[in-house]
Amino acid sequence: MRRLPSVLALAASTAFAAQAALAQTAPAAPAEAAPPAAPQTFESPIQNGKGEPIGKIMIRDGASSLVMRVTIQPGGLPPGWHGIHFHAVGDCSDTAKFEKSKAHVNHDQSKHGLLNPEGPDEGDLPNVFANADGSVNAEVSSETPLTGEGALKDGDGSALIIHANEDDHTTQPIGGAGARIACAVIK
Ligand SMILES: [Cu+2]
Repeated sequence: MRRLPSVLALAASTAFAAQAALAQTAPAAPAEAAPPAAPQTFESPIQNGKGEPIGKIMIRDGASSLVMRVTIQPGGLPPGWHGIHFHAVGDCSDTAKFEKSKAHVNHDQSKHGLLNPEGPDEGDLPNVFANADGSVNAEVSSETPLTGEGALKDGDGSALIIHANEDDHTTQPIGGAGARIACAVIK
């Protein structure tokens, strides 16, 4: 699913830019456009398959996309690429398999895969790379909103799932990403 571009936000930012340009020549001009609202933020711990904390996610939700930072401490993950997705239910309590998080967030039955012509689904995200020491510092974006219609924070929440292998962004249903090895509740 793709978010509709926010025409209002665009108009507001254009007006703001015009005003900023005007302000350079006429510094006394009163400001009319309100500054854009600060993005809503959300943090949640990431746990591994033993229920141990290994890092955290930090989400900032903007008008047309969210930005998520994934931080994993040394020893947290096997080195190499890992598929990550937003899954439909905010439940990481079954640590051995994380199956309670259900399938991907996918309200319109899109196919899985950022590179799939019939995708992506709303849970799809770029892979992250774990260093040789198992640590990760990554930032990814998604058009799936944190709050509001079709949001991650819906009635039963959502989960960020980290898989054992990388996502090829094409194969159904999860790009060959394999087992679920870490989970963070988004609720
Ligand atoms: Cu997944």
